[in-house]
Amino acid sequence: MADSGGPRLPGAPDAEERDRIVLHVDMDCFYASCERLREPELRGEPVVVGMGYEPGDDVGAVATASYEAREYGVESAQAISTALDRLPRKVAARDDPDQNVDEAGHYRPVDMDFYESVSGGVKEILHECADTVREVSIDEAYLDVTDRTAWEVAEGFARHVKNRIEREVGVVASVGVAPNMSTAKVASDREKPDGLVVVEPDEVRDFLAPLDVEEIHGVGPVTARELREMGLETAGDVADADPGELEAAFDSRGRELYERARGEDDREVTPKGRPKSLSRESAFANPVAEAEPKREQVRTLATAVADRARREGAMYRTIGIKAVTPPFDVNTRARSLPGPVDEPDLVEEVALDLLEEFADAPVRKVGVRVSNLSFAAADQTSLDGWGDDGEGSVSDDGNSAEDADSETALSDDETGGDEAPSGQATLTDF
Ligand code: TTP
Ligand code: MG
Repeated sequence: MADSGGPRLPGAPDAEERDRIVLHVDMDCFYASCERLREPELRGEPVVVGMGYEPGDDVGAVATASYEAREYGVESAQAISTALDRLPRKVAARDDPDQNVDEAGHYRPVDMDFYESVSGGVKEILHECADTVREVSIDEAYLDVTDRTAWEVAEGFARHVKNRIEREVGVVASVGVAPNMSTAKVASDREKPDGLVVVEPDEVRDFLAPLDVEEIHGVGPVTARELREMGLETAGDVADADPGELEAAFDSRGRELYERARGEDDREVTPKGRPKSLSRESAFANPVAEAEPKREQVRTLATAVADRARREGAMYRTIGIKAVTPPFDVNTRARSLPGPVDEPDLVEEVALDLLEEFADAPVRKVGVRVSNLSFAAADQTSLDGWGDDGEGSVSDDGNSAEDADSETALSDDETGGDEAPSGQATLTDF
């Protein structure tokens, strides 16, 4: 890759010539951060999230551990029993005079539905901040923001993305900025947690050179050992090695290792992943018990969400609300329609109806969400279960039984109402 690295004039050279600006965003101890969202008392505490783990049990494996728990040697993929040896359960330590409660942690089982919903909020922000987003996993994405910012102000731009995620979703991301994907990935990992590392085009080689070979993007413990056996300890050593020798040892991967170590990576950030939902929420200064201010807020949010969906070309099949009641109970309710629609009035109507349950409850925050999205045109051929949807079946959104009841009520309303926002008709027209 021929990065010029020198300063550029504001006159903007040819797009082809410009160094790309790539952000890699990776959430810090993601599942644990999600648990802290709904249980704020876990903040600052050691938290372990276990896969195949049941409260009180010692089976399963660690999915992630908060940074406080990592201090005790707890790490991803470890057996829960090992984690418990290093960091006893808080509840048990409280009852055991031989144990120090301060040296114990909180264990929680994985709840993917909840993490997916938090991830959806983060990804929405990312899609708003960049034209091209490549979602890599539940907590990780690359953004090409070349057309949105310039190197001189890239750090401020990245900070803005980071701040929005923290302010609007409540979880913390580490961000790396670099002229290509592999360097941005290394950069986001550099100052975790709460990291922000910017590597400008002319700094790439110097940034990578001192790093341990293990930190080169794509190098695991096995490759790292082999590299060390060849006398290559750092990315700089690999960058200065004979690429032929690397190819002899690692076949075609050898060339890639050589290039990654030099920060040469011309892969384009190609879009993958669409937002799974669109939502808006807003908090009241103090909990509100009266019905009307809450309804008013929900109307505003419903309009904003429906607007956004229309701009994104998204149709939705599920409409939901969120009501946060003191102390921090996040209540979500949703209702699914027979087929995808683009009906702003219906978003408002359903959201207000779902809000009824909280009419007299003190509420700190309300939100409106549309999900089960389908995107017109481009994605039409890839829609799954198309024919089945057309049968007009009402499906449960994975919420409580009450929601399933209200879904049925909605179908009745639809047939009786004169607006008749029939999913069926929309399906056929789509
Ligand atoms: P990571 O981004 O690898 O880890 P993390 O977000 O927990 O921590 P970090 O601050 O180092 O980024 O993975 C994201 C989520 O994926 C993580 O929260 C839990 C899940 N995960 C597993 O379930 N098993 C695993 O072995 C790993 C590594 C992650
Ligand atoms: Mg992460």
